[in-house]
Amino acid sequence: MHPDKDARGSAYAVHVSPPRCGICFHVSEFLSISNQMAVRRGSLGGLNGFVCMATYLQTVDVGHFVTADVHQALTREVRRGLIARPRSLSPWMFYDAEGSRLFDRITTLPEYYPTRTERTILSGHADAIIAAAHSDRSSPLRIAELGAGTASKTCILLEAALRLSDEVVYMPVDICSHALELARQNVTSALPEVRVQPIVRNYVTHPLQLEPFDGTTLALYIGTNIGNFSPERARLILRDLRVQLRTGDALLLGTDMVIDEPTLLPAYDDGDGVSAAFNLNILHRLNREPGADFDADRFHHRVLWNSVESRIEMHLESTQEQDVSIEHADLALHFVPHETIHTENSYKFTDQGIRSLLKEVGFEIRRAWKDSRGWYTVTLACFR
Ligand code: AVI
Repeated sequence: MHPDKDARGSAYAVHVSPPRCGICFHVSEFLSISNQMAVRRGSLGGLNGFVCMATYLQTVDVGHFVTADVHQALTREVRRGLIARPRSLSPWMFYDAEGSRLFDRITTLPEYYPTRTERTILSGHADAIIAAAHSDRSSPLRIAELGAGTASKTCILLEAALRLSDEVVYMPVDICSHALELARQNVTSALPEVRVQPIVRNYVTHPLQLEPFDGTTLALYIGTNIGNFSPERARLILRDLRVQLRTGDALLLGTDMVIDEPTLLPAYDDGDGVSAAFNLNILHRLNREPGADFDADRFHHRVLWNSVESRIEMHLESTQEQDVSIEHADLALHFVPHETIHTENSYKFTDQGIRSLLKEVGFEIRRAWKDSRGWYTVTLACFR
């Protein structure tokens, strides 16, 4: 691994060669390693967090380093979560290579509306969004995206940015260097005029530190990634981001809304069983990595809407009395029938909830866009 430069000479925070997604930390993996609360996805195209791995990458073989640490993180997390009552596992554990592949499938399912709905909003309003964030075409525009993944939806906004600004810099921030490399390739091949400056970073444990910029910065936090964090953690992430922005800069936040339960539930429990396979993959991962002997056929994917907390919860429910051992965590577990493991929360928002969240962290809403059904909101906020 070596510090590298992109095709236009912009410094990469880190370049890992060869890039492999399997060696990238997940936000949450790092959080777990840091003994902090964990969450999130980190594969190609979704919710990612960031680890500033630069210090490690310069001195350590990243493949072995990360593999060893992820292994430790898994072991620690199963000990923490599976001994506790109720049992739980952190959602970062979903995103090994197979989990990332399954998540990418989820985003294309007819029942899983958030990805498609956000894309429709961005496509329909890209020019208005950019114009509301950046009114002076002669001044440069920097778009910094938290959890950029492969930046699959971001090109919609970058195209509009090029129409409305003479100079556009795109700074995708992600924990996954492989996803960032794909993001850089996607953007530079489709929009060579955009200067891409990828940053490998865990924005949760290591808040983004933006270099001074002579122009406007638009921070993107889309993909309803904020919904996989507790309200307390969500506030911390947004507050850390806000202190990096200056007067005139803006934040674009994508949030999935509270809607009727009969629509919400199938988005997390589809007819083809992809969401179930995604949830159950956590058990397969524990079998593959820390040497567990889960029989995944003896667990059911359970989804519920928690109206008090405004969140979808995913659980794995034991269908029978059973014993499971996890060799490398030195654990012997006994499950009674119907006992559950809580694997994910996905918070849904109301207009009032978005307003208070943004207000509490020092932003003021400038404009918001919704789809025609009001299932998803993209909010542009600036300083109060
Ligand atoms: C990544 N995140 C926004 C997804 C969500 O909707 O909470 C993760 C997911 N879990 C199950 N399906 C999708």
